[in-house]
Amino acid sequence: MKTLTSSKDLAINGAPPCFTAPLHVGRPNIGSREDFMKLASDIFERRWLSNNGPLVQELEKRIADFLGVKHCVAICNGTVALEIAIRALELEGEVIVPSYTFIATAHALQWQAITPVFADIDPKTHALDPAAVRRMITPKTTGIIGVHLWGNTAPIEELQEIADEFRLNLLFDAAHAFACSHRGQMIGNFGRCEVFSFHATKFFNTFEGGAVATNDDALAETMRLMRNFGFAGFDNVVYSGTNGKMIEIAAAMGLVNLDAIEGVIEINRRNYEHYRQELAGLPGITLLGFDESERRNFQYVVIEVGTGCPVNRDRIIETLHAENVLARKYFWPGCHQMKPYRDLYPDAGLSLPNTITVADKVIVLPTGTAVDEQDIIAICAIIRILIAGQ
Ligand code: T4K
Repeated sequence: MKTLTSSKDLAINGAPPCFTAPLHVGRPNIGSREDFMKLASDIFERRWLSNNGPLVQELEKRIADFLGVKHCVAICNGTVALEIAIRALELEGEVIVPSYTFIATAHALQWQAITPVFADIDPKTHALDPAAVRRMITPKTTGIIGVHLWGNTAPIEELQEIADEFRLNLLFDAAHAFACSHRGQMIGNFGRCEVFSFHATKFFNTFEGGAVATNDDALAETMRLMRNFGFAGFDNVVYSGTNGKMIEIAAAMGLVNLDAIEGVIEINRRNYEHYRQELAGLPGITLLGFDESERRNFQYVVIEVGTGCPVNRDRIIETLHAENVLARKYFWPGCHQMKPYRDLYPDAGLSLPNTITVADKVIVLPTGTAVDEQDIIAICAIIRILIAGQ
């Protein structure tokens, strides 16, 4: 790693990159390889690879216990988990979602011919703004999907109040919020259900995977049937279901990663602290905060590049990429500006001023077990020297 003292040392000015290998956002955290290999060997011995195997059942039980929720339904990925939850709740017509989220939140609706109606966010928290949600309700609205972006929680009570008042289903895309809490209760317990992603890039992963958590017995049973084509017994199909099953090797990964989860959170928390120290005082740069009176997983380090910064967001990204720091512009430009939604709903942006402003200034920086303090010092030095411009 090179030492950066002035802008002459930046790769955009012809110097070699700071990192010889790319430093990614979303590098997987991996628990004990030895334990994983043992579980993998057991899978081969049993010759039971999929279809509600023993490791999937064990993982579901351990996650339900961890979250203090009645049911955890493991699914092959977070997107299919959202689709199954939406189908099991019989949503139709229009469903209100933020545009400032990963595209899968909107796709899970559109894929089922349900119109995602994009509501604006609170620019401070990046979560749905309840007042904006109210403005988007029509006679066709059947649900609201709140997103616990970055592991901070959506305004749960306010959204629940709206859902109750208009008799709407409220569910949460909790892809970022595994192991987080709200008012002391774990995420997984709110709304009709909450949907997690256990993708490789999430701080807790099952290679690919996801789950729906709910305290609703009937809903859990419906989702269990729907993830297995709707089969209720050998020759009896009761729903037009899908194949949403988690496989055994994914559950094995989940079990070993669950054992390691507190250590990973601690590393993420420490990384976040290092970023906080190193970025302090940089003009126009704001590090997104976490409510540290609650449980947080610190899996995303999010900065905003404001008007007080002498360099714009894209110039910072370009500079970091030249140094092999593959920071990301999540979730630019917002779902409503991605082609499928731009074509279908060309005027959606008119009611999304905060979404557009926030999407234009966010950068997500690398963290997780693959990143250490020295990496963070170097990443922040790149930003500092670029901004200082000397
Ligand atoms: N809702 C929300 C709010 C979500 O954020 C997501 C997923 C979902 C729903 C849907 O859940 P899943 O169906 O995915 O379970 C990545 C992830 O693929 C996606 O899961 C995640 N959100 C999203 C925020 O990030 P991309 O398009 O950025 O992926 P990609 O290929 O650019 O990889 C991201 C970074 O991770 C790269 O820098 C490389 C690194 N990486 C990736 C993988 C797969 C590794 O270092 N190792 C790996 O194995 O979407």
